[in-house]
Amino acid sequence: MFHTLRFETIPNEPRLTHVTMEAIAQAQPNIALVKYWGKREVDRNIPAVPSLSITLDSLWTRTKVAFDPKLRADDVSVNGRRDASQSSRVTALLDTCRRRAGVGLHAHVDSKTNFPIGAGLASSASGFAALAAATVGALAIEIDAVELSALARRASGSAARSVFGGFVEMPDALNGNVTAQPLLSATDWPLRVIIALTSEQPKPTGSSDGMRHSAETSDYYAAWVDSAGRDFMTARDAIMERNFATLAEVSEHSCLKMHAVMMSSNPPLVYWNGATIDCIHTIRRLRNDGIPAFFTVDAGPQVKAVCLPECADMVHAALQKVNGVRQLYTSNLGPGVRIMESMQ
Ligand code: 2P0
Repeated sequence: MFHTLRFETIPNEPRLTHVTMEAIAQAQPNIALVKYWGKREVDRNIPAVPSLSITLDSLWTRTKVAFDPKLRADDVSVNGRRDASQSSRVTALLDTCRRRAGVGLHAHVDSKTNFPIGAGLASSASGFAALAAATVGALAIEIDAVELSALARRASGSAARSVFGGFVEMPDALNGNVTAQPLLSATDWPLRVIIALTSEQPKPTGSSDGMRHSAETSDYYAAWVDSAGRDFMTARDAIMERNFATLAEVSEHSCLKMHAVMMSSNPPLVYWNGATIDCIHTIRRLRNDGIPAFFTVDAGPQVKAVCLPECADMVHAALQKVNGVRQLYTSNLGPGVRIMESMQ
């Protein structure tokens, strides 16, 4: 949980030039087993469907937010490069926090990742969760984890889930608000995730644009939204019962239904390449042979295999043989967002 982020006083503005208003936070990407694709409300970024995810531990984003009276605009860099692509979302999140803290300063936002960004590896989930935590830390805003999750969600729906570790659920809108919450800890069911990187290219269509396009043009969109609640409950029960076979079935089904919606959009959104489909078949073959492993694929060509830890070496070896797999990452399930002492 996020209880460590409590501060005694909020400095008042005249003193701000004399205090250090900066904080560093780390968050990990999460992989949805029941997918989020589509928005009920675009303005407040309310998802149209409930989702359920696992938070990773070996991939991370670290973000430093430092408010600076000398700045005339927010200054955002990602992996050492100035980045304007996400600046409106970053500034919107900073504005929400500035209003709450009564602060008018701009900030340096310096973010780094240990994995490729914008390629379907959930970098916006870890990125906006880390940004939200570092911003409230820098401004000494008192906030609990659920509120932090709602703040992150406004910037990026999947970021709400990276606030928490282990198995995380984001149920349907309750009183018009949506936040994620922890379902089961990482140690309560220690699954392993092996990620097959099949391309390092940024995805051609970002998730928000893709979701809008699917809602407007896919004949399957309404059916997708209708069936999501059932998949969510099935996956939730399977996790609580540690029922791997049921979790495997419902997760693959949710993934393929989401891609069916993407592919039935007009013009179609096809995020896969040849290696993506070869990895999917490889993992399906393993499961047919009795190996507890299943696949999931997000808005990109990378394939994530989820398995029991004792099978991880076998799954890794099988994916390594697939033509077009450029790199494999292995991860346990990990913790939620946290404040760090340094970027190192
Ligand atoms: C998910 N994705 O559940 C699904 C699967 C992509 C495919 O959540 O528009 O980048 O910023 O709220 O956070 C992508 O979500 O979308 C996503 P926005 P975001 O993980």
